[in-house]
Amino acid sequence: MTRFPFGRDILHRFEGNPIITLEDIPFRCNTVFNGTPFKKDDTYYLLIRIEGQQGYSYFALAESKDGLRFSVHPEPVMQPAKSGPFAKYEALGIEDPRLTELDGTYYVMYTAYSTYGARIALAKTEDFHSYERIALVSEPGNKDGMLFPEKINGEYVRFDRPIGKDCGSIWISYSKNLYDWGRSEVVMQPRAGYWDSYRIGASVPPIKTNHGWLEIYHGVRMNPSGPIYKIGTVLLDLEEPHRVVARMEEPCLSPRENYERIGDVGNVVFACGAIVEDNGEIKVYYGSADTHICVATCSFDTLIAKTLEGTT
Ligand code: BMA
Repeated sequence: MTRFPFGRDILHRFEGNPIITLEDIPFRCNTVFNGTPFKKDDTYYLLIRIEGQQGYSYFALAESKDGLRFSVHPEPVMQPAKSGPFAKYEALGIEDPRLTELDGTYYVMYTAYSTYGARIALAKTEDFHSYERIALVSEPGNKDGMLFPEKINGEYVRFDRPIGKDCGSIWISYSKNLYDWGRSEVVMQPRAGYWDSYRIGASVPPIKTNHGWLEIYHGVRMNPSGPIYKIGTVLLDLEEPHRVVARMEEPCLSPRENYERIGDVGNVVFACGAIVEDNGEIKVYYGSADTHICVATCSFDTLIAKTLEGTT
């Protein structure tokens, strides 16, 4: 009988997955997941979320020469603020970093978590080792913030995911100075009956293409046994990025392997960044089951073509 073990998903898992697990972390912690990559001068940096044994999260840095085999630096690089204006909003940790290079500066949007809820915060770095906080850019009830890699009509642009009435959708906001944000508009909602019917959020900082901004997002479907997190794509208009050009009908990666099914939060694949390589391949970095870091790849052109087959 013919069996088809490959090609179940549009993104193909690296056979060495998971690429970072607890055993790769040089200090005691609970889990490692949701890393955001950057490639500079032939070095891959991956800012990774560590959940400590206490239960709150912070960030560490992993480095690689091939984007597949990483070593993790001996000390965490960013901890929740202990003093100053960020401290009370980071008391329960910092989560899910997303790195964007914009005009030569590396920005990180992340979730600041406290008893007030989740807020979006913005920091910057020059060397990926030390981080300077800029501002808390949302009120509580918001996460999955990430900056676009360029200004549009002279303004900074970000995605975020405010939790509305029973529903999490992808929103867009604009700012002239990175501190004050406004003109917020909904971009995309969950789709009834689909794999992304319960909740969606932007995942990977938008990638500019000839066909629009490619957004690799996460979608959740609620099942009797709990949520399932999958990865999907959408293309958005370059000038008016709240306008959907095409949204893929199917997910491009679904939890299937044990390392995606089993962990602290099972049935989760959750991307926080991607690298488009000179050879035309995209590497999507994702957390699996909130317990490991993995990578999946495919041809960037294929991903765009599949997305263009989608609906508006
Ligand atoms: C989201 C975020 C992620 C997490 C995912 C699955 O809401 O909190 O950090 O990976 O849920 O648990």
